[in-house]
Amino acid sequence: MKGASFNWEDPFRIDDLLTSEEIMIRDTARDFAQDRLMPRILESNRSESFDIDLMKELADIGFLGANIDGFGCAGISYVSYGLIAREFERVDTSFRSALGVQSTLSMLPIYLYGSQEQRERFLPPMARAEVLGCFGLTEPDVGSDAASLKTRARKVDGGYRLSGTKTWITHAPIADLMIVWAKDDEGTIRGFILERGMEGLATTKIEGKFSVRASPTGQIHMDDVFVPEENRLPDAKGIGAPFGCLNNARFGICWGAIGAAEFCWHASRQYAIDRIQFGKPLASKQLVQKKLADMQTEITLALVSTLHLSRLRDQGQASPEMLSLLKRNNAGKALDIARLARDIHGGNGISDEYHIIRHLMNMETLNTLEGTHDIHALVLGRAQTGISAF
Ligand code: TGC
Ligand code: FAD
Repeated sequence: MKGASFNWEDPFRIDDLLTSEEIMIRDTARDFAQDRLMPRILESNRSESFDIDLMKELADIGFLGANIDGFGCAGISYVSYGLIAREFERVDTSFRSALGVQSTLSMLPIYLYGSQEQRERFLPPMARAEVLGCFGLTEPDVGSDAASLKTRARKVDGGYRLSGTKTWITHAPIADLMIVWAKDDEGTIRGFILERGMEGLATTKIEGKFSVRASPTGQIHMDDVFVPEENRLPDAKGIGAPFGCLNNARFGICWGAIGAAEFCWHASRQYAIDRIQFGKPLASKQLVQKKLADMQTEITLALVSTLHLSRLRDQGQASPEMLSLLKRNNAGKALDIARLARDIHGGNGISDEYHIIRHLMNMETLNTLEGTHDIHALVLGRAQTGISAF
């Protein structure tokens, strides 16, 4: 043990486990996030607005669809993608969402289940942010029980007619293209590419969110929308198809949650050092040190296990249950950490200028979307008992 150093920010020396390429991508993402995203977030969050030009900037640094090989995409590893998600969510969940929805929920379904023609037609302009996408699975009456979705795709000459409503859809108000999941005449779930301008298709924005306010969320309304056969994803069949994409989105959340938690931890440590009460820094108090130690411990454990999961994913060895375990853990722990951070910041903890309350509100969403905290517990419960408790 003698001579072994301890870096409070990186107790288990995670940096030593990253390749030089991964560090380069991480640093590029960190610089971009701090230089381009951080200056925007206060105003965007206050005014509940999203700067659409941001998508072009993400395209210019090659981050859109970055996991995809070919079609104008970078083909980076899962570890590298996770490191980008961590840096984006260190600033705000809305930005990790923007990256994830375009990359893993809009481009990936086309890559995984689309025809070669669909890939060539849609993926390059999506990688350039000329076409923005969204992913419509959730409906007003169907959330966690996604397989019970009600949107119908009626077979007609030359294609399908889609009717139904999707809700809580990230980027629906700004999307040019919508990946919509619907049941065909046999009751089988199929994936469709809807394009803005199709007759009977409309989107509306959900106003008044107190979480992920810089991310446009909305509804997709389909009133007998004709979707040509060429816009059906030929290889998407059954509920496993949307979940195949969600696995990647959940992976992004595993890393993003760590970024948000790290921001809260680092800000709390500095605040506790600087803030004097009863003649001494808050950091000199045992109660405060315990909170900082708890934050450090949970973040370190999450980092070690998430990096391990990512290496498994790069080797094709990560199962959906592994993702459930860490999506649930990391989002849940990040919420706990944001609450501790808010407490350490006292009154300033509720001022958006300190950014803590914003992360705290965002972590509420992180524990709901892409499978709630409890739904992932039930996934794990089923996996170890063989009994479904849904
Ligand atoms: P179940 O019986 O478990 O499975 C049915 C079929 O689906 C397959 N499957 C999966 N395949 C790949 N990956 C996964 N993660 C999978 N989970 C299930 C399964 O193998 C089976 O296939 P097969 O061939 O044997 O039929 O299905 P279930 O109906 O009992 O559902 C289980 C449950 C509750 C876990 C599932 O419905 C679920 O995960 N619900 C949560 C819903 C959810 O995550 N919605 C997300 C909406 S999108 C979103 O939130 C985007 S946010 C974007 C942003 O970041 O802003
Ligand atoms: P419900 O399923 O109604 O759950 C409500 C509560 O009941 C939860 O606590 C849940 O854990 C619990 N519960 C449900 N079933 C059980 C059970 N069997 N046993 C015990 N407890 C249970 N969806 C998309 O398709 N695309 C998107 O882009 C998208 N973006 C989103 C963005 C935001 C900001 C938000 C908030 C949501 C988004 N969603 C999106 C929807 C999200 O995936 C759903 O909100 C989530 O899956 C939960 O569904 P629900 O809200 O209908 O809650």
